Amino acid sequence: VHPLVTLLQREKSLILEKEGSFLGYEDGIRTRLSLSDDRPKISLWGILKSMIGKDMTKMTLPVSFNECTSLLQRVAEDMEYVDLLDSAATFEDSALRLVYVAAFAASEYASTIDRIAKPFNPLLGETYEYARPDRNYRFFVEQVSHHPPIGAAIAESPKWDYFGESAVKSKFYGRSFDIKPLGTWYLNLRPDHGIKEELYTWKKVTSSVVGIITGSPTVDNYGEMKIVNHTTKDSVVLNFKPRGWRSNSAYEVKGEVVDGKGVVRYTIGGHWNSVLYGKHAGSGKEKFVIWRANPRPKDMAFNLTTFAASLNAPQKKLLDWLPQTDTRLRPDQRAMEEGRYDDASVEKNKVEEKQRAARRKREAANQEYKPKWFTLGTHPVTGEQYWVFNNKYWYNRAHHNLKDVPNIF
Ligand code: CLR
Repeated sequence: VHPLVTLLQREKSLILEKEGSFLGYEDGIRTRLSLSDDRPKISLWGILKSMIGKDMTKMTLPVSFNECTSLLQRVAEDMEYVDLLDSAATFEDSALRLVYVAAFAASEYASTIDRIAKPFNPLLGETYEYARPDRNYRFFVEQVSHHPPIGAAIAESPKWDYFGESAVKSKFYGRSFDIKPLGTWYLNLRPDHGIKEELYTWKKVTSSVVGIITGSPTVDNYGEMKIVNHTTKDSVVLNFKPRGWRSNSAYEVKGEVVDGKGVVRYTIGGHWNSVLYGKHAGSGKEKFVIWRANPRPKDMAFNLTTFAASLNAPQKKLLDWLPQTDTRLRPDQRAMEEGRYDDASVEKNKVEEKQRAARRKREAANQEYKPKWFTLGTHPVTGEQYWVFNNKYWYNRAHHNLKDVPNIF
């Protein structure tokens, strides 16, 4: 963990501590599932071919197509390489900070490889928290809308806050299954040099399952990702190349970091599944490694990464602190993780029916649904609508004051 140097950093550090963010996380992290993966091997095309033109929310698939994570936890997977943000904050040169912020934005795609499975669709009001005392950050996400499905998330650490909306538009085209993220992601960075907090924004690229018809499905991520430092006007467009039909450009990503005066300062290149390099523009300098993907464990159930395996762990001490809306307490997902697939299917129907009943009740009473931990606001810099954290979750949690959340499972 990088040492704190500025007032802003120490202020945030104090908040994390004062609000007891790490209470319950004393048991350490789980790095494996006990399960060995014995899901039935079914042809994806066999079941999907009747669903061309549909989006993911309209597909009813057997639970064996699921993995034992939820979409809320998939957002939390963005946290695997947050050390890049801590590093970004240490550089005096804003262009170099952007190199590391860009690498962070690209790093989340490494975990998508070999994960051809549907994460559980979060229930309305479902929440998920994940804090790491060893890395000094906390993460929180709430499902704020069901139709369309939207998750609002915020991660906080002394040197940065990362927040945004997880919402996707998906469509099955036959050849490919495309998932297009819609929301903007925000990063407030508190650099070691200078007192100003900087704002960065970007949008995620399209994820796509290709090779469905040929029987060798794989996840590709492609498109342009423009990352802007609104404070200094530095920017970079990362170009994620589509795999191509001979896979010759698989995983390739590259971009140029341009400063506020329009001068190219660094180039970034490499592969989003393995390693990214940076190079100082113009000079004969050597390229340097910005980021390397963590090794993928062999024979992990659902092909989860080591990081992903930690997400749904029902750590004993933690259970005392969680609200009843936390994903870790969701019975269908728990069954899935323990390899009880039939139970998972039964429990999934139950919680979904409960969700429908709650909606009917709201409709009958003419009540509008209001998320508990986020409200919609207008961002002062981008002018876009975004989800503002009401800052009450961790404080209430520390005071064991999370009893009045709905019973959704
Ligand atoms: C990609 C990174 C984004 C968040 C995000 C949202 C939706 C995820 C996607 C990521 C990865 C691919 C994904 C998708 C939902 C469904 C899709 C998991 C994590 C899978 C591969 C589709 C499986 C198809 C079934 C028919 C089996 O920040």
